[in-house]
Amino acid sequence: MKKFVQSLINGVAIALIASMVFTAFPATSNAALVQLPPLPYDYAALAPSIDAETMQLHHDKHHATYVTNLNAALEKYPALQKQSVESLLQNLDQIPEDVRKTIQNNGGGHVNHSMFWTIMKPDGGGKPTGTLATAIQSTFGSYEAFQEKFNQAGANQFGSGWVWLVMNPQKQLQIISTANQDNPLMQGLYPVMGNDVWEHAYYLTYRNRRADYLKSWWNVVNWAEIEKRFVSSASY
Ligand code: MN3
Repeated sequence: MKKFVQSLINGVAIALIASMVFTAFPATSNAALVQLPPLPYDYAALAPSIDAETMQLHHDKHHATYVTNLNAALEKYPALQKQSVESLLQNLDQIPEDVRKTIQNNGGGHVNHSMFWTIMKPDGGGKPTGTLATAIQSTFGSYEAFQEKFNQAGANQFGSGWVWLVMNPQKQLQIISTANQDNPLMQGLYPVMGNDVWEHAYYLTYRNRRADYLKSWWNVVNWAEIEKRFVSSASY
């Protein structure tokens, strides 16, 4: 028992040190195969904006599959495991050709969804505050204008993809959309926030009404987390 407690304490200590060393945002993995992060709330926590079954399938099946496929590619090239997945996405041209597309799609899928779960929360919504609020105001004119532009870009993304608020190298906020699981890091842009517009993200509740999903999604947005990402984007 004593031994068990000691190993538990050691485990916690290692986890603490690891989190201190590796909190360089937005890395979600380090020097190892990737793990599916647990959903930080219950499947039903985001209802009615996102129903429980969608959350369960989305996290436990879709995200899990990206992790499995990514790891299968990383297992072939242990050297790649020494980099964060984010850094792999930033340097896709340096990845061996036979696994490049797999890492682009599944590494992107992993990084995108790891962010997605954290930028939502039960009883979310409201408006951003602080420096993010100021930046949105000065870039888009108003919070409402920003929201409308974001929704529009999400609705106009043809087929599967994501809509993003990104920080560009000129340190300006920008709204973009990407196809498939492409992450803005692949274009040298920092993903401040993004919404998943794949049908798997909304179809059970909203069917073909993507615009309704995009509107309702703001009710579960976690602005505190997005503001953290915005602050990190300044030093990117
Ligand atoms: Mn998805």
